[in-house]
Amino acid sequence: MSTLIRGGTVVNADQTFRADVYCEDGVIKAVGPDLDAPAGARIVDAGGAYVMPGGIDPHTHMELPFMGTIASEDFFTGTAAGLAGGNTLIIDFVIPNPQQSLLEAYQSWRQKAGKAAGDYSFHVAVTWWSDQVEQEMGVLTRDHGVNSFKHFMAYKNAIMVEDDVLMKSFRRCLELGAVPTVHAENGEVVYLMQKALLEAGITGPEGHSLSRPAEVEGEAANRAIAIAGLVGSPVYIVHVSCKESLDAIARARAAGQRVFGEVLAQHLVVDDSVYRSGDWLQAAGHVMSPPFRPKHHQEALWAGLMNGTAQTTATDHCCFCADQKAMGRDDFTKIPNGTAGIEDRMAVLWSEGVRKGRLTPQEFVAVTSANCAQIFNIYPRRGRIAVGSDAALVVWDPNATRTISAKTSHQNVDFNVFEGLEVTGTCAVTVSNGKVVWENGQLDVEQGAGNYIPRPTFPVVYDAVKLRNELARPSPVAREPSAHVTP
Ligand code: URQ
Ligand code: ZN
Ligand code: ZN
Repeated sequence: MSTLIRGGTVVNADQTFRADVYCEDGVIKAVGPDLDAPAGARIVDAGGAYVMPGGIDPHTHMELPFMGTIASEDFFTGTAAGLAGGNTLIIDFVIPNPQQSLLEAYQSWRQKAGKAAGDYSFHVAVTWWSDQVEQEMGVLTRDHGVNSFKHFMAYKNAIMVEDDVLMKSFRRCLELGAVPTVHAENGEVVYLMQKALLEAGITGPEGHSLSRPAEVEGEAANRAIAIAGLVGSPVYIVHVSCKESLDAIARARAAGQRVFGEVLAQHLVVDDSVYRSGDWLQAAGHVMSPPFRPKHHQEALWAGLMNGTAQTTATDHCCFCADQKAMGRDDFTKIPNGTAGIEDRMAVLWSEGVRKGRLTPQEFVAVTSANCAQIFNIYPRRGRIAVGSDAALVVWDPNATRTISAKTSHQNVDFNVFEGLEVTGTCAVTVSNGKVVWENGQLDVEQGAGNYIPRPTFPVVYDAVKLRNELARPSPVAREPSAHVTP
């Protein structure tokens, strides 16, 4: 299959230039002006539009079993909705039950993802610790293209891990050349605040927000960063939602520590007033963790993306319909946590970011695709329009408008936190594996067409602990200045 995208302006994270793009057998074969295409090639007219690397969403949970139910979006409908929005790769999460083999869980998630319409990869969560976990992390990196491991500091009595596991697992990640990532909220404090609120008779969705204030996230982010610093590993903080976490990341990065921050499109535009709407279902539809914050955190998050404190954007796409959210009708701690975003992330980032002068088109490519590809070691296979890169790209119409609504979305969920938001800038065409899968508002996808994208580990170039010990060794006793040195 061959496709020629003609007449567009190519935008990479570091360059913008007029060029045609020719793809064949799922790979970009030529980038340049006035390209010819062989007979039979699909021609896509990109005149007046941008040709950009397909979006990478590093944080999704398709058909996740969670809080007594299963997320309503599956790998087919979720990746298809992503393709409609310009997203050509998801990094989802294998989340083993505590005491479950990581490998067994990985195989189960690989089986579920087999129906995907678009490409996918996996972080694997470390939800418990043993010699077996340590050993299986090695197998996953060596044999299965996993180079990132997730740690939940929240969700006590479920998938939360304590600091000792963070220390051991971060150390193991360093040994393997893998990236540890964390959901940073202090699960012990959340648990106590939940109990206190329920005892005080606060059972509605507003209790969710009250039980996990920004300080609870900032403390955990700071703690994860401190532990990573002691170990010498990098650390990637997912769904950074508040200034407190950004400040912790900025301090660490200023000190030369390798810390990354991810921001959700939802937290950039929605604030905590949604929990005080008086409409239970509306408020419950916004229950996710971390919760939506007071408005001033949004400008901090935008600043974090603009100044490089945060590098990636994501959605944490984890969908629950009204009947599922109603499980917590009498107790907010039972409302399944999660919201949707995979179809709208790119348009929200363009409309609220680029159109409002916060991001340049190149910075848009960086935070929706290229930075993520680099952090998780699949650049320039992904995250760049270049010869040899995968033919996973979008033709972006910077001026087209649409109004976001659950009613017109391709996502398999009856709620959208961006409901009614008019966005300027939409995905006109999506090419996935070299095939046009979205054009003229129509999806042309098939179950199972998505590929698993393995992510290689990074070279292990030093033993941080040994290095740290060497650096910490007391300097030799200061020598007397030798006689010949004149004062
Ligand atoms: O915490 C997460 O990232 C998963 C369980 C999705 N739910 C959520 O509220 N973010
Ligand atoms: Zn999370
Ligand atoms: Zn998540």
